[in-house]
Amino acid sequence: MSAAQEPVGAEPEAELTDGFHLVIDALMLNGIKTIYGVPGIPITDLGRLAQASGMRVISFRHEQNAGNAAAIAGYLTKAPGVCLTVSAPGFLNGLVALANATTNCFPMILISGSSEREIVDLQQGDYEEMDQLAVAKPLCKAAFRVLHAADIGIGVARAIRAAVSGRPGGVYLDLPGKLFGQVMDAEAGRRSLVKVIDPAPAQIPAPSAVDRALDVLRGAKRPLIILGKGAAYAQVDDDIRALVEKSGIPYIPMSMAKGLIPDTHPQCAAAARSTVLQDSDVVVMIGARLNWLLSHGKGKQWGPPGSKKFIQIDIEPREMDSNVEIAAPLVGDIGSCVAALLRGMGDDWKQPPAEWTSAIDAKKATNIARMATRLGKNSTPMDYHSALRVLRDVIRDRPDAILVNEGANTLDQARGVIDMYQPRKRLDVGTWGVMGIGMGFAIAATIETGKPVLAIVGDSAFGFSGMEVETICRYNLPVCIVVFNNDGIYRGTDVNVSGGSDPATTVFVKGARYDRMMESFGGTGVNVTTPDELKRAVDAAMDSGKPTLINAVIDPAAGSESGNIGNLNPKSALTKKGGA
Ligand code: ADP
Ligand code: TPW
Ligand code: MG
Repeated sequence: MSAAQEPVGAEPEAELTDGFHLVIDALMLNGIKTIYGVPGIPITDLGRLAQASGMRVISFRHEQNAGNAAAIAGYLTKAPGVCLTVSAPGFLNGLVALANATTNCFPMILISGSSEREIVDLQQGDYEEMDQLAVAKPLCKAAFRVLHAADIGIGVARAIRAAVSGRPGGVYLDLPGKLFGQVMDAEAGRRSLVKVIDPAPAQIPAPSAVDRALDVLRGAKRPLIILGKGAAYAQVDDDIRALVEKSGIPYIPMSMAKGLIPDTHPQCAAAARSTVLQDSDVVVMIGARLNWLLSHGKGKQWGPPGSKKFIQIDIEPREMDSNVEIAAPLVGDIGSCVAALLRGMGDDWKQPPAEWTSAIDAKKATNIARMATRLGKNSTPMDYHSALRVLRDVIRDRPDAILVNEGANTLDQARGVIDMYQPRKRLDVGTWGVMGIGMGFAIAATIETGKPVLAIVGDSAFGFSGMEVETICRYNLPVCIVVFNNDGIYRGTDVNVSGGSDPATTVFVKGARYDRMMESFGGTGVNVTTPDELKRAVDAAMDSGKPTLINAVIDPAAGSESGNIGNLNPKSALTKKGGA
């Protein structure tokens, strides 16, 4: 009704908004375009209205997978990925992913609806009652609750800033059901929203810290650079490559930093990893932590005690000296730190001694030749290497595809065999070595980048998120899943030592056909038993962009217990003596 048509004397009706719309408007104002989640009370309408407002809302079959999708969206874009869940059980399902995101330094916001404060706080037994804020707090970087519609703008702004500034991580945002229905004046609502300015401010390293790092580096005879997923996250790919090339220092990429510089780069020392870890005298850590994945920076793997000096670039000051002494801590964002090092190196930087680099090249040549022999075999049934040779070539031919990888042997062998050529193309089990990231990562990777995904997953790993093949079909995503089916966890050959009729704890139904799961939702399923069949099936999937699951039959006896980290697996001394 126009003003001219209004009855004489009537007040014009004030335009109103409510909690639902304010949450959506706050997210959209801050450039968040996608929500990953599972609907239900009290957030069903939030998903619907978000979709109606032009956001992309990807509905999953389980919150953990939606949460993993949000986490990897954060890693790929440097903006927080958002996961939306219902209260108590839905929240708890999402919390695993939030904790994993925090552990991996991925920015993510878990938004969960919750039941009414009055009832929760008196523990009177509300529908899906839980004090979610208290539960989330120890498992993430920050946790907030919003009680008034007028505070939604601030709440969302705080969540975004907490997720992406400094060391990125997971943030929990608790939104009680009543909040969504709260009504307020639309103009006041608009004014209450906050657009976060400069959410991840540059953190410039102190000039004295830069000088100290360069002094240590100048004194090195056998320097090494280790690139971690923090370096990939930073998206300063050209500067990192310039630093590596100008310095002439050999480098190794941690798993998810593979491809930040192509793995085929002459300075890549991944094929001589043990040698460079052991024999280097100065190690420059760039966005990588000295945690279990690097045996804490000490022990046999690192050569004699006291033989190393570490330079570490990290945005988190408390990371320094976490495991060993850091001779030159360089605290700041990687972009600023790398740029400062490049400036400080000047134009007459001395390359590392040829003795060091040629020793590494010799070792690389030997190891690459050894690997070529293993990859050359065409064993029947397929072992890991004969299948992975095919997939290595697929990525070589399609370097912009995103590789998702989980499992034990399936992970460790694929990481070693498959070269990556572009930054942030390898997504895997990360710091925790967690199973179940596969389908969530695959879905978000293609949604966020528009690139096709090749997911190489063990049959056990796949089972943790396998139901999301329906999601992949529903959204018709270009995802090709290759299940390395060896009938079990590590191997499919274990027997129950008690002699009882239950199967051993590590084996699954023999000859299972995971490809048929995909077919049941309208996707393409293929069963393959040879490298040639595998190659044809993957090429067809990548060419078509259709959801595809390839059940790759792998020799059940080919794997080893816990893949490459069997040494971390405690074993009972008693079993050897006959005890079960
Ligand atoms: P990897 O597992 O590849 O070794 P980690 O996850 O252990 O890598 O380490 C990543 C590190 O990168 C973390 O310590 C984190 O604080 C740091 N980091 C993440 N983003 C940045 C950034 N933009 N600038 C500086 N450091 C960063
Ligand atoms: C959340 C423990 C590590 S690896 C793995 C499990 C169960 C599966 C290995 O079998 P898969 O690979 O995937 O078939 P392969 O090629 O060796 O046969 N629960 C969680 N995370 C982890 N890491 C585990 C259990 C585990
Ligand atoms: Mg297996």
